[in-house]
Amino acid sequence: MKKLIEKIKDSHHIVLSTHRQCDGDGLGAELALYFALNKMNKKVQVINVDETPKKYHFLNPSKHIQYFENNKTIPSNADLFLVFDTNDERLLEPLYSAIKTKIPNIAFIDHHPVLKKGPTIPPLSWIDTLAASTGEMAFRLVKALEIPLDREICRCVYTSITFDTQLYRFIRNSPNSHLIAAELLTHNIDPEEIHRGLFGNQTVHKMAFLARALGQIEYHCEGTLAVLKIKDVDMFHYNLEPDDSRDVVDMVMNIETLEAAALFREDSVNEFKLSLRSKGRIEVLDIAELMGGGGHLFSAGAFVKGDYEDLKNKVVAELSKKLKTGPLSW
Ligand SMILES: [Mn+2]
Repeated sequence: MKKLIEKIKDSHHIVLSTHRQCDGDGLGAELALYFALNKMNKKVQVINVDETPKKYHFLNPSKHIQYFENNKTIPSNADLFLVFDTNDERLLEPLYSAIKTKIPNIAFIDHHPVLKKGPTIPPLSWIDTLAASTGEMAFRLVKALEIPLDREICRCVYTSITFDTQLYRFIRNSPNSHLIAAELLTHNIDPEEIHRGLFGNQTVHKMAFLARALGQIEYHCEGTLAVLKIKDVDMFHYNLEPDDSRDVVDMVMNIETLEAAALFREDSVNEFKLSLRSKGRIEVLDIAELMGGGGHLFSAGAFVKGDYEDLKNKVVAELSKKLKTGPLSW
């Protein structure tokens, strides 16, 4: 972290980003640094791969973010590129390839474990797998840079932490998320507005879609494993964006008997986004890696291609092997 702080201080023009199909954590962290570095009189730009899901519009992203899919200009005189909430450059393509030839210093700021077979990460990177969110790390950066907190920085960090801990449920056995949140709340932010933006504000369409999706769960392993497929046509029919499928797997995990869940979101013919979740008895990161993806130990995913039944059988077989090794709670 020290080297990174020095590099930030020495840089004049800094570009910030996060993984494609951004979530509240990456978005909040990059915007927090955007506001903070502006206060240090740096030239700062946020360039994301693709557009921000609607539910984050309370942070006014279109005002501050350039979207590479709409505008391919990369500044030629930037000296530092900071990427939040992933350490896998493939999740920023095609933006990453365009940037790496133009910006000399790159650092990932992230709390995901570095993949065993993934791309190598630049030495300037700061990875802390004990952090419950990247927002927590963004907060520590702002403090280390001695930038005074203000309302905008605090709203962004609060969004990150609240999103990634799912309203302070997943705090990694640490008081840090709550301690930081308590300090953020002293800067005149409206936490309820943020909670509503992240977890409320569901449309009638979305609720109808959720009802349909939840009605189609397949159970395996004596009810400890749920498997779900979200069809492309349903996403279209209910007028949803890819981000809307995220809530489905989190809702499914509230089923008492479940130990794990696998969700396949059909993105096009024979192409799926696989999401894996576990309550903690088994790890799912290695299965995600086996399928060509990554993530956290208990929450991971991959973009997969192939016949749905084949893919599902493979994932169910891997999960079953693990679930059968311990006592069943069913
Ligand atoms: Mn995160």
